[in-house]
Amino acid sequence: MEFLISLLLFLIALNASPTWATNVRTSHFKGIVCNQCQQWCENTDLVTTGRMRPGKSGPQGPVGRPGGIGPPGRVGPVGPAGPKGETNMTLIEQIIDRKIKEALQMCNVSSRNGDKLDSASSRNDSGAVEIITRRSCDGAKMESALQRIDSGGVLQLLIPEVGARNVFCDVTDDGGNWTVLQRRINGDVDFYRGWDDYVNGFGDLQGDHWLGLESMHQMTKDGHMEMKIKMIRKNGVHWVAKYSSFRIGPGSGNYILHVSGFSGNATDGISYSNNRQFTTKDADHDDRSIGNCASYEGSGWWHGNCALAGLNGDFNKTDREGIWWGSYSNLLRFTEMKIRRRA
Ligand SMILES: [Ca+2]
Repeated sequence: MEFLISLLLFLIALNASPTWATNVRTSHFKGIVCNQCQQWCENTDLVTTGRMRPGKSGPQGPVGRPGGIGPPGRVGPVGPAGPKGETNMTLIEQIIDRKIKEALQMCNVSSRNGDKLDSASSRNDSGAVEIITRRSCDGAKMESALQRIDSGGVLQLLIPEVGARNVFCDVTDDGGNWTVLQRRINGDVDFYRGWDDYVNGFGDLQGDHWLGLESMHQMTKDGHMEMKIKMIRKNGVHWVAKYSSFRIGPGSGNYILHVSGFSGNATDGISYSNNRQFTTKDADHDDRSIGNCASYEGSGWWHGNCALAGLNGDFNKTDREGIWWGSYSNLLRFTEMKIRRRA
């Protein structure tokens, strides 16, 4: 009994001293762990601090897959200049075409202001490209983009309301500057045609051709043109008929002829047609009540009750449907109508 009381008192004393009890539990816990795993115990501070020390590093893992492609680098420096190139004639022609179009736009603006703008493309001796503004062959003693015309030839004009247009320039006859409107020289071209052809023109500029009523109107509408007709009769006689004033009205009035101031060694075969509209086989604007004069005489012309000239007739016929001047009997084997600005 006395022993039990002493034991009871010992246990009460044990609970009343926390510091001592903690030391006992710690030592006890440390002893258990260390007994079960001596090696682990040496590398830990679990009992005294509550934290674990890091272990030794493991072996290195395998190499990962490569990443995606990065952004492009910066542009490098400019390289050295190349060698001097050769003249590109095709490019020059393209530039000419572009310049013509640009000039055409300028002409369209200027023409509304009444300017007499003419245009054509040309290339000078040094190879430089230049634009020559030109409405007719006046002053055409230059070389053109198409060919030299120092003895006459084809020149490309820029007629604002019509566009680029080839014409034949006569630069030798009577001081030159002539733009050819019509020529009959060998009969290679059929002249018995309809309205549209006579408006737009047809034939070979180097040979038989009709320049076209619209171009004639645009070239002459300012009223400062003279006109010359050269003719060679079938008997060999040369005739000239000149008119100091020659103008063609607009298409809205069917291209009325305005002509005056005759001179020359031929008869006046065209004044009868003054103030007449143009008539073709399919567009009757003449004064003949029965029938069409263009069909009757085989010649598109400024007909009234027909005409006193048949320059657009059939080259091979020898009657009213042939080529004649003044009367049907005056048959011709060559004709050329041309205009230039009055001096
Ligand atoms: Ca008629």
